Formats: sequence, structure tokens, C-alpha cells
Amino acid sequence: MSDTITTNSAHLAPPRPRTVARRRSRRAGAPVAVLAALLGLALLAGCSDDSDTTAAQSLTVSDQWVKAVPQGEMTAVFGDLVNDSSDDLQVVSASSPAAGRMELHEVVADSAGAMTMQEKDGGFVIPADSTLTLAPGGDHLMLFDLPAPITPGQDITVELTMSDGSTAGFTAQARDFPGADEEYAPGHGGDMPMTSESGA
Ligand SMILES: [Cu+2]
Repeated sequence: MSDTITTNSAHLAPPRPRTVARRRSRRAGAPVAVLAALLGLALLAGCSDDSDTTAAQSLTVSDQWVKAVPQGEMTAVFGDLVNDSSDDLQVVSASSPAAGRMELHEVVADSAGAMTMQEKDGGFVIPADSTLTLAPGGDHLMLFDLPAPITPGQDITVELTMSDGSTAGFTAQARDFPGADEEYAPGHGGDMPMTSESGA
């Protein structure tokens, strides 16, 4: 299936010297091991125990798909964001070659009680050992300014950026989904914030 996760955070989070020291200690003699132990203590004092794992490495995306749309319409990516780690994960932004711009959206009731979508403050938080489901009518990854139509069966790639700067890429297949329009494009038409602003 197309739920492969690739992480390319190496350039964003280069290996830290202490990691090298710890790895070498397994093969080298006692002095290095002692040094590594001290470094390890310092590490434990300031960081969580899996500080060598990026947020992107703890994230798995499954059952993901994108709603097929003609060029010029906006659309959204849905699926499960699975956090296998004991730390909360936070997705702060997303991008795709299939969209000029992406936003992390939630669906909320406006003052009149109508459901409307808006950018989610702080992005998507996936609690430790939990799954955040992105679905029509709920949280979703919004795509704007499509350079081309997205047709059923087509695969698009999406890259998620986590709060630690690491990135997780995945592929989502397009499917027909006629029902989603009213869920994330409520009746007010063009007064939704995403159509006007561009600087964010
Ligand atoms: Cu949206």
C-alpha cells in the first residue's frame, strides 16, 4: 500500500556528538564508557529518554486519501496519524507538490451554529500512543491553489513538518468523494478565511 513513511530530517537535525560517544562506548574501553555514562546522565537530566528519535520517526500515516477535484477547487487529505511513541507529537505544517499551499484545519461550530472549518491553532497534536483521525467533518489537511486537477486513482505526495523540525512524507491516493463538500465548505461561500489571506 501507499502508507510508506519517509523521513528526511537528517539535514534538519544532524547527529549530535553525544550520540557518537554513546555508540563508540559499546566497542571501546572503560574510559569512553564512563564519559558516555556521564553524558548520558546529563542527557537524562535535560531531555526525554528517546531524544535521539525525531518526531517524524514516531509518526505513521495510514488509510490516507485525498478527495479528487478539478483544478481551481480546494480539497483535503484525510487519514490516520498514528503516534507510536510515549511523547505527544505535533504536526505544525504541511506541503505538497499538488497544492500551492496547505493548511491544518479543524471543523468547529460558528456563532450561528453552522459548522465551519478554520486553521487549527498550534496544528495537530497527537497524544502519546494515540491516533488522530483526519476525516471529512473533522480535522483535515487542506490543499489550496492546485496547479492541476487531482483525478481519482492519482497519487499525491504530502510532507508533514513536526514541531522539532523533522519531516514525514507520505503518498495519498485520490478518490471520488462527492459528500465532503458541505463538510468543509459550508454555505457561506467565499467568506471563509482561507480564500483571502495569503501571507500565512
Ligand atoms: Cu479545510
